[in-house]
Amino acid sequence: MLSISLPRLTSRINGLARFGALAGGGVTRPCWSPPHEEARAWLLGEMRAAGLATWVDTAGNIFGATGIRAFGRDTPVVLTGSHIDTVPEGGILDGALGVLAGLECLQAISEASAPHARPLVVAAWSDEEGRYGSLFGSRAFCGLLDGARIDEMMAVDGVRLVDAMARADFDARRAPEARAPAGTVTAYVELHIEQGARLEEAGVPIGVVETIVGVRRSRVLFVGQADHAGTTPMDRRRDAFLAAADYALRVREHVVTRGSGVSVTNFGVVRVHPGVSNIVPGNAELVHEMRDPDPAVLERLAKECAALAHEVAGVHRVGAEIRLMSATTPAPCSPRVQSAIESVCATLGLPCRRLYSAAGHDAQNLARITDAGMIFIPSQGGRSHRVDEMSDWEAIERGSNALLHTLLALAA
Ligand code: HGY
Ligand code: MN
Ligand code: MN
Repeated sequence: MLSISLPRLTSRINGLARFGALAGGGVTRPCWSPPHEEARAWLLGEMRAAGLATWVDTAGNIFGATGIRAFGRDTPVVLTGSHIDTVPEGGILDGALGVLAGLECLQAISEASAPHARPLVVAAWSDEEGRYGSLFGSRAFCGLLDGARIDEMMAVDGVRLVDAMARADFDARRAPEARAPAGTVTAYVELHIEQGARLEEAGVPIGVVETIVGVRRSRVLFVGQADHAGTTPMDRRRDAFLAAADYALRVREHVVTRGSGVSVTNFGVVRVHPGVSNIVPGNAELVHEMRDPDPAVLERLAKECAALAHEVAGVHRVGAEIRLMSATTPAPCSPRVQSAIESVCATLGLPCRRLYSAAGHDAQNLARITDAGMIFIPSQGGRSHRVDEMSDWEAIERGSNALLHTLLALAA
């Protein structure tokens, strides 16, 4: 039974982890940053050394392929991949596992001359974490990127996408040219850590993803009045931060009690202006994120939270402005790909279970143009988006071998 080389995969995972490595462990490797671009060059070198043809598209997506040198409608491919960009102070497996396990699978298949009728390609999608715009690279590849919005796309710290890409020698305005010709991909399967605790707590080694949540991000701005923090009587203040704090607490309660039961919400970005201790906050800005596997639930919650924002603003005598930043579509995974993964697990003697993904992934864009699915492996303690994110090496090996045989089954 053909299998991957764990030592070679381990060495590549540790190799990639060097780019953006943090002293206490973990990595910070945002897309288009110098460590990310150094990692890009390193990955292209590893792909070539593994005997793959490589190319990079106008959205910065990296490809390594067996059997072809470019996409074309007359040679539909089986595609795998993930991302090499990370969140700030993230772990070494989120994204990296899917890219490097995909590379390992293609190399093992090539070395063994294992038969497959369709070309196999591994991708590293740009800016999956959405520092400048969520799932950017796979959106461009799937023809879902709105070119008219590229000029306004920016990170929360104000860095514009156009400038970040220019520093990495890319022209952001050409990103929509990365759109793949229709029929380019016959199937997509991505290996990823679960980033949650369900598989580990159930003692199940493989997750077969059924559906991937939609992620909705809005900028909520409360506008009050800057005032002297000492001389302004408490009952005369129009404190924008207190309105924001009140909104955050009420929204959490609302999403937990009125959502679907698996709805989640988060306020990971909070900014107060002018932002010094002796001025009553005039402005307070939140990035409000909500997730659910059901688009209708997300729509309903968004409307209810907007009403809540205005109600809270009234109570605190401030103004409220809400602007949608991004909203990804929840995606059902392909039954054909799910069955292929399950039959491979049966052959390999690996117990598996179906589950929904509470994290967003590039696969939800690929699901719009082809049969797409995902394989999950357990995360230690469910930890992810933190420097101590990790999975057992045996789990990594099991997941990679499941990916290898799923690719062969889909490419038969
Ligand atoms: O945020 C997410 O769900 C993913 O890790 N980008
Ligand atoms: Mn992530
Ligand atoms: Mn990821």
